[in-house]
Amino acid sequence: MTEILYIKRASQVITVSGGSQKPKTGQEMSEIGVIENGSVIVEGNQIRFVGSDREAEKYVNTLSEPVTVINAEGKILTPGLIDPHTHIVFAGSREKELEMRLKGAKYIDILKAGGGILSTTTDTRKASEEHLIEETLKRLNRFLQYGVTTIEAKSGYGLTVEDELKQLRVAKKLNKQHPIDLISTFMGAHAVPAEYKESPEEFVKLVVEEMLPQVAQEKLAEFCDVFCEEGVFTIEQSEYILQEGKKWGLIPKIHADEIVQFGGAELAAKIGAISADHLLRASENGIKQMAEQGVIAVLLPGTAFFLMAEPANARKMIELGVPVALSTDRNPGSSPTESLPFIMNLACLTMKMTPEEVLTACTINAAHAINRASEIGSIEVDKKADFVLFDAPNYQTLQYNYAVNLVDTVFKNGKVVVKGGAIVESEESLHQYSSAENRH
Ligand code: IZC
Ligand code: ZN
Repeated sequence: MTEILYIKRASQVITVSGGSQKPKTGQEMSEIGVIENGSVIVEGNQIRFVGSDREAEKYVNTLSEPVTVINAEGKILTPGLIDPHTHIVFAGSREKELEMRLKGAKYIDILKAGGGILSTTTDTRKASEEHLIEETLKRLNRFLQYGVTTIEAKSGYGLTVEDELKQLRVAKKLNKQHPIDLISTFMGAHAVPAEYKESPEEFVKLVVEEMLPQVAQEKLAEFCDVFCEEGVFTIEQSEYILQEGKKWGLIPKIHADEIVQFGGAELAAKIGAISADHLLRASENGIKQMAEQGVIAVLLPGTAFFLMAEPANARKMIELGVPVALSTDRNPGSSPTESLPFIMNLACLTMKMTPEEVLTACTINAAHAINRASEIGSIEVDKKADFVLFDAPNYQTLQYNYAVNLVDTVFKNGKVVVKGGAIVESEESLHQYSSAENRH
């Protein structure tokens, strides 16, 4: 008999409904479907009912199955948070770069001197799959404790055929053993590795002719991404790689206009990318073209904060009709955090997004950015039962109290995976989510 879960008497249920067909833009981003004194009923891993406490009581009375009740009084229920841009699978760390940057070194110069992404590449190449799994599991657990139930995960620290495949295989295994869903992106064009420094075109050839076919044949990724930036990959190289990726069925994404204005936003519109990410220096024309083509802007205010840079112009993007999503950009160089709630604070405080826009950006619009909006991103009947119960009386408090973790309970596929802020290591969840040899 299917189990029924009844989450009742939340002070607010934030449904973020009405955006499953297409991402929310402009004023729609402020419509987050608040139900005061609301309840949600789940059957198995799917939402069966969303509404007021009174209607929920009536509905429950018609059911014959056993019901598990969770009392959400004084708390708010939101969709599980979604992070559509991470580089979570890696080994090693880069804390030395902070001091270098504090003394005036620039992120991109550290990379050009063979550090940055390339230093993480050295560590990741040396690491075994088991070591990568162990290190990444810790980060996934922290994400879960911050209310994140789905993430996108990029490769790009291997930069050889075998090491790119290794990173993507690790993400695939973690997707099976951890409650968080990992959606993979192939990003072989993350940096030109040292051995191709003098012949970057040869590396582009390797990405297109050897990496892409193997990634596609092994079904290791759904998206293809490129670090399109001065001194990394040119507009022409980026377009070529993303177009070739499309031929293998990989949906294009792009790291665009992060450090200088480079034409990445325009390229995203031209090739029909699902998202363009960063956009700190995007041109107004580029933003307009993204709006026309429905390209989602994935904004990463934590990266701007950590690199001490001006953040993206979110207000302009929303005003011009670009759908905006938010992400941590979790990586060891420019954003070492799993706290999507802190990123939400930063989106308000540094980009002047409203609490409503921020919630839309971390739920339904983020779901669109990873092509999952029909399953997740809102609390609507038939969607997956991924929720967060925050210990806050209303949603504005999530943005008002900053850099604190208000997550009380996390539900993934209808199961409680975080309780009282701590990971639930029940027999059942262990059985369901982890293969014994890797967890112990
Ligand atoms: O490891 O520095 N921006 N890629 C593009 C990154 C940041 C990740 C890193
Ligand atoms: Zn990135």
